[in-house]
Parts: sequence; C-alpha cells; structure tokens
Amino acid sequence: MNLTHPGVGGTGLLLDVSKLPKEEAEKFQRSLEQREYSSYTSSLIPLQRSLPDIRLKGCHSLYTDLSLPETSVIIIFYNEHWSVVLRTIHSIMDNTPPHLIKEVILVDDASTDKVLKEPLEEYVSRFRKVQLLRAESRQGLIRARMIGFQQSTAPVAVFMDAHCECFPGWLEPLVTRIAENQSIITTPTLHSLDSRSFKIVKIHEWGKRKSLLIPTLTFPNLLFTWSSMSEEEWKKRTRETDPVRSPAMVGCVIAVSRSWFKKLGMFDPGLEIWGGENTELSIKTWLCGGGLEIIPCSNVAHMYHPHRPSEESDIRYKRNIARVSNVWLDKYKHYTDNYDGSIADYGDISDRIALRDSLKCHPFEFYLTNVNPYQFIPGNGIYTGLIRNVELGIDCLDSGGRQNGDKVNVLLYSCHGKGNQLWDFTDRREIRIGGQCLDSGYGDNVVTKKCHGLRGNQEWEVISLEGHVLLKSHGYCVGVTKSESALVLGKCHNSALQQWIWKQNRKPRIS
Ligand SMILES: [Mn+2]
Repeated sequence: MNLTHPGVGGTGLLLDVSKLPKEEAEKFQRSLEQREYSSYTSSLIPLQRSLPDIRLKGCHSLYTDLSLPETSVIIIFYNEHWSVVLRTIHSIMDNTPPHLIKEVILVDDASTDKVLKEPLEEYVSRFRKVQLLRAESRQGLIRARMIGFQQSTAPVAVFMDAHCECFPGWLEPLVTRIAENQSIITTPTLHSLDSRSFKIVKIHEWGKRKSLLIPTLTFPNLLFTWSSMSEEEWKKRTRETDPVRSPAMVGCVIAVSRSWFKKLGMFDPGLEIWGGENTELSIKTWLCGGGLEIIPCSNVAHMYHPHRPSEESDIRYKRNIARVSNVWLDKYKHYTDNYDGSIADYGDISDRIALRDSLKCHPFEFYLTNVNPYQFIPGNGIYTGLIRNVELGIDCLDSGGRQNGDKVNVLLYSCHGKGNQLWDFTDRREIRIGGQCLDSGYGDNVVTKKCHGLRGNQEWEVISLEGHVLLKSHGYCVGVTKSESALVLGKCHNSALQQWIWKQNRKPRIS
C-alpha cells in the first residue's frame, strides 16, 4: 500500500477502501463489523508509535517530584484486537518513568480470540513488569477490574481501558495529586482516538471556558454527559494547569489510592458486566469525604466506540443503575431510570448501605448543594411541568418532541402533560426540556436549542405575578400573538397573552 510511517505521531490512517484490492476491502469491512472499530487499520499502524508532547506550558515544571508512590496499572480486555491492546501497553511503557510503574496487570476476561492466548503471552513476556491473568469465565469489566486490583500491590491503582494511548508525562500529575490527598480520585484529560483512522483528536483546551467540558451526571439514566464548567468554578481557577473538580467521570482511565478505593468498598461487586460503576464511584467519593478531579497536565487518548445496544444489556444497565440509586440517591432515586420500579430485583444491597453508614457519608443532597449545584434533574426544576397560557387556558408550550436538533421552533399546542410539555426552570436559569433550552437569540421566534450552560441567550427570569408567571430574557417576554395562533418573543406588556401558569416546585439552590 506504500505507507510510510502510518499513524506515527498520533496522525491517523484514513484508508480509501475503494482503492484497496477486493480481498483487502473485504477484510477491512469484516474488521469493522467484528469490533465496532477498524482493527484492520490498527494492524497497519506500528504497535509502538510515538505521540507528541502536548502538555500545557506550565506542566513541565510542576511535576518533578522523584519520590512519588508506585502505581499498578490494571487493564481488562475481552476480545480486544491484539494490536490495540499492545499499543496501549507500549504507550504506557514508553511514556512513564520506570520507577513509577510497579506492574501492569492484564486481565483477560475469558476472551475467545486465539491470538490473545499463547501469542499474547509470548509477546508480553518481553516486559518484566507485565502480568497476564486469565479469568476462567466471563466476569464483566467491573468484577475483572477487581480481580486485577486484588492481585496488584502498589499504593496507587490506575484502571485503564484496553483501547487507550498515553501521552508523555501522563502519570506523574495523576499520582502527584493523590500523594497530596489520598482521597482524591484523579482522571486525565481525555482525548479521542478515532475508531476508523486511529487519529488522535484533541478535545479539551483548558484555557478556553467554552471548549472546556467536564463530565456531569445525566438523569434519569445516570450516564455521564459533557457539560460546560460553571462560572464559579472557572473563576476559582488561577492557572490552566489547576486540577478541575469533576462531578462525574467517564470511567475509562481512573487513578485511585489503594487505601481509598478499599475504604470505599471498591466497585459494587453486585454490578454486572459494565455500566454504572463510574457513576457509583463518582458519587461515593464525593459523598464520603473525598473528591474527583481532572488533571489538565495528564493526557490520555481513549477510543470511544459505540456499544451495540441490546435488550439484555439494557436491562442489565437499568438493574445496575437501580442498585446505585437505591444505595446512594435517597429521595432522588425517584428521578432515575427505575422511577417506575420496573426493575424490582436489583439484588441485595444491604452491605452497600451498611458501608455507606459506617463511612458516615453525606446524604445525596450534599452532592446537589456542594458538588454540582447545577445538576439538572428533569422534573425537579425550580418550576416544573406544563407551562399553560393564561389567556388561552387550554394551550401549552410544546417542544415538538425533537430533542437533539440544532434550532427548533417551540409550538403552542393543547395541553396534554406528556414529555414534550414537561419543562424545568433550572438553577442555571435555563428553561429546559431534556438537553434542549429555550433560547432568546432568534429575533421574535421562540425556539429551543441544545443547552450550552453558558447563560447568554439561554438565561431566563421567571417573574411571579399573582399566581401567574412571565418568562423573560434580556427584556423580552414569551407570549402568544394577538391572533392567538402562535408564539412570539416580544416587548413585555401587561396582558394575559404573556402570562403563564407554571408550578413552583422548590427554592433555587443558588441565589
Ligand atoms: Mn472504553
């Protein structure tokens, strides 16, 4: 194919499949179907490829302590492509000072791919510090990670997915923060490893608030989403290299002190396969006296590849989440996926509750007031539910049901009280439905747009008027046209056309 240094330096290899010989094109296609990423492309890229030093300017002088604790890196794989696992290991070995790595523990979660048996064993035997464990039967990511952890001996553990690549200087900043405070769990700046070309794409720039995204919990399913940092947090930081408080984690690279992880009861062993463990760990470290931070000076690329959903994995995920909610969320468990109680059997959680009690962890309310006061919980807004027009009486604001579009016109529709009409007024002063926010930046049009969390045209006032409310943004109010047929954003006036009935639910968390 005439490739020179494919993928080296983190550049990708974008193959023009139409130019490949038929047989090769078929191999390429098959590799995509098998793994959800192009292992064909991966196998053309050297197992040991250099990545550039992308650390922020201030990082080099910050992390020079030679007496940091040692680390065990724990990597689970299940039928991961050989080249992807090995590139993960090489990148660790090449970009970490040897004295900081005590061991790399690979746990094979009962893979069936033959190349991951003897050939892998033989390949990794060149690394003195790499151990390979085999689970006898499929354990799932969560329990396999604990098998690796139990085998490990260093004072700091790093759990890493088997499809990552580490940049120069990735480990020192993670461990330094833990050495300062052992109840802080740290995660790196995560970049993206493209699943087709294996190109590394930088995602975050810590100097720009707009591009600075941190993981936040989503309700009702307790996954994570990327959302922008609050102004308060932004102002607290004095240097772009400062650690960033993170309400949640992605879960693909986690550094944690052995003693803190043990004290927190490790991962809940009742969680199946994967999903929910990152949420559980995030919530409990915050509630039980620790914290969770992203360390800007640490850089790791992770391949985000789609998981094929199935009914089975769906139920399993819901069950995991039901466990986490029932242990940690107090009254807020009613806002999670299992609010209807459809997952009745989530197993015995009594030892988890006992653990929470013995550690005297805060109630979940603490998370909402101290960790992420901007946490959005649909149905728990300051105002929540239907927004009914006073003049018309029977018509409500309706999002039309499109949740992920760019700009969507809001409709006036007869009130039915279903999802498209259930709005929340949030602590960020958004008027929100799912991930869409009412936006006043489009002339007299009343639209929703993807929430950006940066206030501006998505900042509203809900002004109370004798039981009714005005919805106001930058001096304009949402109302109904005089012909009473459509919505319009116009100068505020004194008419029932601009007055709405909306239920107040609670006090703002932030004044
Ligand atoms: Mn992953």
